[in-house]
Amino acid sequence: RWEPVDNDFDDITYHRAPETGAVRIAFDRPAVRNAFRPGTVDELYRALDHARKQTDVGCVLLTGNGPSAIDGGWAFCSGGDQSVRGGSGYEYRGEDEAGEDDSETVREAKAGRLHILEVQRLIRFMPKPVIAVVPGWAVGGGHSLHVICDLTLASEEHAKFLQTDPDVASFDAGFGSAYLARQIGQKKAREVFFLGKTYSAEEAVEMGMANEVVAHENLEDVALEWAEAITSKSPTAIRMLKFGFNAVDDGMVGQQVFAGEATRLGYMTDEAREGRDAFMEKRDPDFSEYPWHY
Ligand code: 1HA
Repeated sequence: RWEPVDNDFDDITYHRAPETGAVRIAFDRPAVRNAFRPGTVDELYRALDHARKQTDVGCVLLTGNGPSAIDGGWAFCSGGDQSVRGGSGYEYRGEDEAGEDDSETVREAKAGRLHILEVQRLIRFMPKPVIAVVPGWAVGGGHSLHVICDLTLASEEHAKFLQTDPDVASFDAGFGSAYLARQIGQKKAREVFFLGKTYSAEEAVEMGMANEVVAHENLEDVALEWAEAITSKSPTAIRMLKFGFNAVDDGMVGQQVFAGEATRLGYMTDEAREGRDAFMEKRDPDFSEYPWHY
């Protein structure tokens, strides 16, 4: 069902379903409940950005591989890997961190990373839906990732939703909490963070932070069906809707992203071509045949 897009990853896997516009990107550290270390985040960003740029890809499934070979546990993602958390963020310990620029300043800047937030922004601003396919634990920064995804599909038997941020003296005071409050309301979002209760897939749906619960064995089939439903629709309509949903919460950046797509649509018109052509031909533009629509 899935063919590898790129095998050059250690901490994630990246596949595409042949003949469809769907890709599957999965955390692949089941032994630690798919916690992310800096290299995981680099890889995740690279795969998501690749998917973003494919004009024949219309939907991304973000999930976690499993089960753990140690105890059979399932996870979407358990957030930042606490074993490499240093004084100012998550550190490349025993990982290749050189990248393209291995200068001392870059290495220093990379000492403590919180760049999962860059992944959050990439998911938020990519012009296609990202579906969180939650086969097990979604915890801490992993919970925030499911929150920022456009849709959440959860395993009936294994999905569990939990915020541990304040237990480990961390806090996603951005999308992970504020956008969650948009989804489930202020009281409930504060409960999630302040009380740290574990919620089942069914409770997550009731609360409004997940869309649907499915039997574990059908999770990926249903996820793929959703992706196919999305990719059968108009790319422009889906893109404008995603950015329209975002805009109300994203301030002027949200307006900028939405407006950029409106500009693209504008450029596609004869009216815009007349503006460009008149300039290039050094004449006054003639917009007389374009109506003032109402
Ligand atoms: O909040 C942020 C950020 C905010 C702003 C900007 C950037 C941020 C970046 C990250 C984060 C965060 O993610 S903070 C929150 C970090 N995550 C956690 O606090 C969750 C820690 N894990 C747990 O609470 C539990 O492990 C669990 C509820 C996910 C699963 O429990 P379970 O099923 O009982 O399994 P458990 O035995 O605990 O875990 C299995 C193995 O996975 C253990 O290793 P072992 O003892 O077998 O050697 C466990 O240590 C390991 N593991 C699980 N989660 C993590 C982890 N190792 C490192 N980091 C983890 N997050």
